[in-house]
Parts: sequence; C-alpha cells; structure tokens
Amino acid sequence: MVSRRNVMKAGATAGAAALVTTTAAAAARGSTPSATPAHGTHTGHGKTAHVAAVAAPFAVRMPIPPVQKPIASVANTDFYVVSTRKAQVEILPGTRTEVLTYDGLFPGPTFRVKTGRLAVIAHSNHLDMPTAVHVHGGHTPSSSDGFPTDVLDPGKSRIYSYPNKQRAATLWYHDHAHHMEAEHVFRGLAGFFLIDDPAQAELRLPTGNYDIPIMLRDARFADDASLIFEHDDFQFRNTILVNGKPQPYFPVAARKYRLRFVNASNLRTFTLRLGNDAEVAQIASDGGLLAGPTPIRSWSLTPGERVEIVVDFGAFPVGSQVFLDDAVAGPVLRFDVNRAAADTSRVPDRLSTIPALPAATKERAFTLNFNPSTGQFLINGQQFDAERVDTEIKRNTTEVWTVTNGDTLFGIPHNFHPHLVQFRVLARNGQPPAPGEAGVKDTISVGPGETVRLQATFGPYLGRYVYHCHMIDHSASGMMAQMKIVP
Ligand SMILES: [Cu+2]
Repeated sequence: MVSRRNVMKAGATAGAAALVTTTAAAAARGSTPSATPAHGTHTGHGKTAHVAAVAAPFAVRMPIPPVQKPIASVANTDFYVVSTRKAQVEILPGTRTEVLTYDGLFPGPTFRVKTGRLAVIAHSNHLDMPTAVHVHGGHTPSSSDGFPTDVLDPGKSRIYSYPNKQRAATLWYHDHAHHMEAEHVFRGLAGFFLIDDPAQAELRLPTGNYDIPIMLRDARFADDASLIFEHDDFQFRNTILVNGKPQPYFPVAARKYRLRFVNASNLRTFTLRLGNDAEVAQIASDGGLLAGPTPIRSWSLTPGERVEIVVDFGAFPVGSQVFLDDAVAGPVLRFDVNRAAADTSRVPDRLSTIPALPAATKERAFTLNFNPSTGQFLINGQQFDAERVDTEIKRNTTEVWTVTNGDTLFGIPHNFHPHLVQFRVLARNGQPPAPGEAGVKDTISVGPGETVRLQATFGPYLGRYVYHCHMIDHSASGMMAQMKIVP
C-alpha cells in the first residue's frame, strides 16, 4: 500500500534540504554515494530531490549486456533458455550487491531477434516467489504476455513464445508478477529485447559495434551496498545506473553511433542532452524508426519509453570527452572519443513508412488518478482486479483512447502503456504530437492535467491483457486495468 505520507512529502520542497543532509552523512562513508546539492531541484512527485554521485565517477567502463545465444535454431524458430535467480554483482565499485537476475546478469542478457522469426524462450524460476515475464512493446499471444496472475511459480519452468511479427524496434523485457513487478524490476529483472529487420540494412544506419543499447535507471543503496526497495520511493532512489553501473565511461570512435535508450526506472523520468548541447538525430521511438530523422538537442523518456538517436562523434577531435547529461541528475555517462575510424554509415532522410491509420470504430476515455484519502492509484476510479474485465474489444478493430491525468493537486506524473498493441499519438492537449512522438509508440507520458489521444488496432491475438501506468510503483498499487480481446 502506498502511504499518503509519501505523497504529502511531494508537496514539501523543504524535504529537499533534509535529503541533502542525509546524503552528506553518506558522503563521509567514502565509497558510498555522496550528495550533490547543486542538483536539488524538486518540482513534484516523481522528480527526485537530489542525486548521488559515485566517489570516483567515470572510472568504470559501461558494459554492454551480452547477446543471448540460442540453444538451437530450426527453420524459422530460435530456442533459448533463461534462469531467473539471485546473484551477487558489483554495482558500486568495490562492493557486492544482491540482485535478482536473468542468467546472473544485471541487466539481463540481450535478446536480439529478427522480425517475423519466432523466439521460444524457456524460463526457469529459481527464486522463492512467482514471476511473470513480459516483453514490453511485443505483439505477443496472451499466454506468453506475462499477465500479472499468469505466473511462473518457484522451481518451475515455462515456455514463452514471441512471434515477433512486428516492426523492428528496441523493446525490453521485465517482470510483471502481480503486486511484485515494481520490486522485481527494481531489484534487477529487466533486459533488452531488440527486434532487427534485415530489410533495414539498406538504410546503412550504424550497426554492430556502433549500435549501442543503453539502459538507464535509478536505485537506492544502503550503507552496505544492498538495494533498498520501498514503494513509491521517488525521493531516495538517487544513484543513476547506466547498463548497471553508476556514472560509467564508454570509449567511442570518431564516427557515427546509433544509441538506443531505454528508461528502466520505476518512477524517474530522464531528460537527456549531450553536455556540449550538440544536435543529434532522433531516428526511432518505442515502436521503431520514425518516418525521418528529427534533429533534437534533448530528449525525454518516462519509465518504459525508448528513444534512439544517431550521434556523430566525428564532430569531436580524438581525445574529447562528451558527457551525457540528465536535467536533474547531471552527468550520467561520459563518452571518450579515443580513436579515428572509417565510417560508411549514414542517416537517410527517409527512414520508414509509418502505417496508415485505419478508421476508428470506438472511443473510450481513461482517467488516471491517485486517491489521497485511500492511498490508492486508480484508472477510472478502480484498482486493478485480475478477475474483472474492464474493457472488451473486438479483435482487429481500431479504437481511439483519450487518457487524462487527473492528478493536478499533488502534481503526480503518470504515463500509459497498453500491452499487445502499439499506438499512434493523435494529440497531446489538443495539439498534434511533437515529431519525436509522431511515430509508433507503446508508452506515453501524461503529465498532471494533461490529456493524450491515442489510436490503436487491437489484434491479432485474443485473450486478456493489461494496460497500466508504467510508473510501476503506481501500477503495482492498482493503477492497472484489464482488456479482453474477443472474436
Ligand atoms: Cu502513474
């Protein structure tokens, strides 16, 4: 249950000063995070009051999670096995932290699959609690979608099947077990799930060693480097991890790179820019390539969202250091331009064709709000109930959903994520979407008082799926509902 006290804290900017004092004590511990009061902006629930810096920043190289190898491949199918288990990993330098992992890795192994090629993944659960695996953004049959109560019990295995009949995109997978998803993801159950389309090779975007997935999240550590999870703890998760490491560096060649950003935080929104304010090209959002590249100098990701950019490090002399800055956290990653390199990649003016919008046959409205008198997070006034179908949808029909964030009083941000489908944004607050939101999406920011209009075609699979706020401490506290796709 989310406490009313936590939400009340959101309105109290005085809390920021108290937090700085707390981490000043932590700074005295040496290798543990120290306070950086300069980042003490506090503008509401979900935005952290301060951010911890590592004692020796930019001393650890950013790892790239290894790509999972199939145990077998036939005709049009690849078979994988994964075990979910506890592991001790080094996150803060010189310490060990117990985390929950897929295959012992933090973040988990990367699945790199091809569009239209079936991936069959046998998950075994070696934890002492149920899990449910969800591929975020996947067009997945209901039986493999990780419905919150369709769990994988301790000591058991089950098969998840992913047809991958969808656009190439940067997806990710994470736990979705009922009421436990927030803690499970916080403790490490997340990884990349990248769908490639060989037909995109002709675009000549950067590939291979120049195509880098970057998973950002925040975390809260105790003095002994253990992770502390408390529900709705938006203020104390003040260490930013980049592919599982705090403030790492990453060596790059002086050439173009494709960077795929995933925000795997439970509550934190990142607003990123390169430290020199360089213009970069946004090439993709949640559902894959945009129609064409969009020049940007900053980009935001609410939890679960993805943005892909191409950066030309060839614009910087060899020897340069280029920081990735977050608006609240400050520098989170340093790129070291350490060598020259040939570069035949490019960013073409046309990247993809965004599918046409079919005529919608149904309109629905959803309001997300927090009830301060009960401490419940709600959709249309109700908490999630796995036994209740909230929305019944005829298969392969197209609907327009209007999603409103009713939490203006406490200024609580939310976002919105339906399973099974990806959508288009028709409007934000009555205005056409910005170019970066005009492609294919599956997760959308809905700030306090904001309204977004979305359009999706619900298919091809039948069965039950959830839609929810992806600030997953909120969804774990009830801000989730159930849709059933029927013939
Ligand atoms: Cu929310």
